[in-house]
Amino acid sequence: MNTCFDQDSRHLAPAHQGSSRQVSTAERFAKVYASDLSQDDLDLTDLHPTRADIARDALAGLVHSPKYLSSKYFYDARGSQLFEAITRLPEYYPTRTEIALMEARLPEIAKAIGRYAHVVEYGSGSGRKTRMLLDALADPVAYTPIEISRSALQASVGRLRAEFPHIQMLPVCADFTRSVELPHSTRTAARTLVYFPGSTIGNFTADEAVALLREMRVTIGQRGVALIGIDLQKDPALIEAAYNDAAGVTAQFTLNLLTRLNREIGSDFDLDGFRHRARYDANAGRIDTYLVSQRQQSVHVGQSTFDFAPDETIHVEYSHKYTDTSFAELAALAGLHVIDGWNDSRSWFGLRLLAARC
Ligand code: AVI
Repeated sequence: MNTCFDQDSRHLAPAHQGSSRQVSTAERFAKVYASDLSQDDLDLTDLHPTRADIARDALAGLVHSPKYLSSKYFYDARGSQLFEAITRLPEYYPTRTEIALMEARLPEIAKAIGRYAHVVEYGSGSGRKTRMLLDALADPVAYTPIEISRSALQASVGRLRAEFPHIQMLPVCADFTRSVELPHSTRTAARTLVYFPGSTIGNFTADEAVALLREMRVTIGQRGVALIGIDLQKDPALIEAAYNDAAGVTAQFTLNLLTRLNREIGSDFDLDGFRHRARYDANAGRIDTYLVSQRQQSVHVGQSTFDFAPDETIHVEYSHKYTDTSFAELAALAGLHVIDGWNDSRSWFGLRLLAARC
């Protein structure tokens, strides 16, 4: 494996899709470990965005031309439930394809990763893919999910701890796009494995994705690797169907963003005044999702009023689809190279193993 000198695992990372859509200057913030979730008095801070954060981001997006809102605000309790429902829809192929790929290739993937890994997952995961990976790896020493929601972290680690008593659980409650100091495992790890499944990387802008990959590079250091799930380019009709399901669950998921804003920052979006629209841009290799105004209308957020023309859009999500080349180029910009890769039998979804370039 072509690797570089090992580095400190402390790292800085950008804020995800901030108000200016630029990668912001990295900032240090408090480390929050949840290394023993059985204690009542956890030394842990819940970093759910505050109302002020949400209001600031929403206002910045709505004054922008064209208007946008950040997809990171999709995932309140209802949004997370709706996303789970999306993963079971007949049209939404990514989740079941990634799971089938893992079922078929995990022994090879585990061999490429090697024994005694400290597994660091970005997000707490729904559990299924995490379980499959931890089961397949040879004697992993520790598992560190990095998750902003304390309740999601507690639920996932509570379950995993019972199933994998031999793996040290070292959860960290934090935003993985920002600076996180990783806890040390009691047993010495042979390498750090960053696990980032689900093609969540596709929801970041290219600049943000590169910044996130750069932070991953620091986290994995000289001997480590990152295993990343990527949705691959394919027949545009299949991709568009996955984001425009017949049952309308994705539309509910998108519109829930407005429900959340109304509840949390007191805006007055009329839910009947906007429709979900998702279009595949084959040149850019991505789905762009919008909320589209159905008429001339005004929306109030605090003291501010935002006017919408009929058919005016709010951009709410990117979902990038990759080729081998486009993903390798993105990784290279972050100083990483693809050392191994696996696709499902139709090459709809891929897993890529990355290591630092020298
Ligand atoms: C979480 N993420 C990878 C999903 C995706 O496919 O981009 C979110 C999603 N949005 C609409 N459907 C699913």
